Amino acid sequence: MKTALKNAGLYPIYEKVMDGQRLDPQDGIRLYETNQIPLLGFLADIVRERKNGNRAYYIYNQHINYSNVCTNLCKFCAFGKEKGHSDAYEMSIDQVCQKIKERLDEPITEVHIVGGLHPDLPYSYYIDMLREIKKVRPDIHIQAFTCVEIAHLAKLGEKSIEECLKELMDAGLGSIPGGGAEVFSPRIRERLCPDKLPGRDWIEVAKTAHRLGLKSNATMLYGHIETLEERIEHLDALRQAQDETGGFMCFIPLAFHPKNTELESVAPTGGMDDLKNIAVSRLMLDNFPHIKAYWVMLGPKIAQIALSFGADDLDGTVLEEKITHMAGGETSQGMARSDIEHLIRQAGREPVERDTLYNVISHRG
Ligand code: V47
Repeated sequence: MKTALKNAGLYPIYEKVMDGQRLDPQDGIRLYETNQIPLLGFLADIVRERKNGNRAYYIYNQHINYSNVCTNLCKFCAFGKEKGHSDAYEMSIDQVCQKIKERLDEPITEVHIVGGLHPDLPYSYYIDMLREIKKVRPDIHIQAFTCVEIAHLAKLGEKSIEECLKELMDAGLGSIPGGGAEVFSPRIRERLCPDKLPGRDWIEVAKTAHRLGLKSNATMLYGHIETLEERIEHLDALRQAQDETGGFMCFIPLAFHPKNTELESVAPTGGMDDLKNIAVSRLMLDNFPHIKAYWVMLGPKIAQIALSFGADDLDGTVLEEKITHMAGGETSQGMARSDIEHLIRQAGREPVERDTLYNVISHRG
């Protein structure tokens, strides 16, 4: 292995990994540039093992997308629709609660709620939604509203980010999902989502949440027009923010799905790039406890292999996913617990059911 690492020019990175030293941006580029994928897996697996042993996590969760009406209309998104579009929808709070009531007999521990930036749902809609969900299922952890939505809600309610977050927490918000980060590079945002919250503001919302005691996740949407340098800058910005607050739980590289988007001419990501993003993020984000291989976007087979490339989490049952499926995703809408556990066991790991905050619910080794 050492000879192979030397031949691939990765030996200095191996030495840093073994010493627990931080990799620098040039190391990150070098890792992305190599096509010696088994070596990348070998390196990332050292860090995964050190941090998470033989455990691979999943959660029994339910996704609800309350509305796809969105004023941002990002070029990479097939989910968001202009108000009045024939495919636009919005759910009443009763309808959101109905989705939860329908599954009260299942051992769901988390509801994951995101939507578009709706131009005229009032601030009270979001607060009341959280309150009503808690009435229906008091024990459920609500992971809701990306940093982009939170900035939108704060504006709607004419509040500071901090005030808005405090009110959401008071109403039942448990943590914040990692969406809306895309790629922080102003060049990318200018080209693909000029109306979206700038990257530095996304980070500020996350850091404010962390200071209030809310944990959150982070994502990166890869496989469109971003350069390797822009990917590494994105990871570096997250790593710096995590050094300051320690509030991120996991990082999720999101594989771009081009169908039905304005970037339809871009080829879908390949398995090589999918695994590289898992491995490079595991190696660069040395202060993130977890790396998630989101099976909905990667497909179960690549997600399973990702467990040997730095990932220690497969997300969960999901039950009903819209964002990827509207962009041509071909995976199923949800996955049974037994199937997730089978994927994990076949990968030689011990399935661990976790709650949102990575407390162990059951170790099913
Ligand atoms: O922010 C939009 C991305 C995100 C496409 O926090 C697309 O645990 C691929 O963030 N192809 C929402 N991706 C999903 C998300 C997420 C999912 C699962 C778990 C967690 C977590 C977070 O989906 C958006 C955007 O970056 N997205 N369009 C597309 N065509």
